[in-house]
Amino acid sequence: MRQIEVIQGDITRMSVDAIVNAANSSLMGGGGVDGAIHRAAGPKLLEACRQIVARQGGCKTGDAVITTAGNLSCKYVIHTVGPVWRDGNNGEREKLAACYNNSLDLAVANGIRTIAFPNISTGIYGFPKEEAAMIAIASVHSYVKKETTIEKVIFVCFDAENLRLYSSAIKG
Ligand code: AR6
Repeated sequence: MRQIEVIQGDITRMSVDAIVNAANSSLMGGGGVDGAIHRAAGPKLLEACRQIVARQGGCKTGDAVITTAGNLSCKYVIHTVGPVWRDGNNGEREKLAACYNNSLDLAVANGIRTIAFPNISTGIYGFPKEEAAMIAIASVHSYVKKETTIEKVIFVCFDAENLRLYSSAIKG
């Protein structure tokens, strides 16, 4: 039985196989959860990101890349780039769903069993929180129905509003 959980907390403290970072296309760190992950992981994470940039030149919106995790207690960090919310007419919803799907594809390709997601795009990138919650839960829900390595997906909400929205989205 594959589980989906919603909790409130700090994703940098999660002991799972992989945590997902809400990064930007440069993969060179930033504010929000990206800044917190790079601070907690230390310089090895930035170095791993630099190697990806040297190889493929960053990461497009909706795509994901995987690195080692420096000083974090997980094994991997999956960096995905959420869409900046403009007016909803620029493919923002599809790109947000792609972040979850592409992150999970990378997780499966690396034999990952447990994975924690932040609430991608709901901070600096301004995606309306309720809709982001519905898209996140729907994407992950249909993904875990497939026969894959994934055993558990945890949504780690930082703020109480997202905790409420993701918890109610999970109940349908
Ligand atoms: N653990 C879990 N969630 C967190 C943490 C944490 N330690 N810190 C913040 N959040 P944001 P975005 C929540 O802004 O909207 C960066 O500069 C936060 O409350 O981190 O995808 C990147 O480099 C919010 O609910 O990411 C990009 O430039 C959620 O994480 C840009 O921000 C996402 O907020 C990406 O913007």
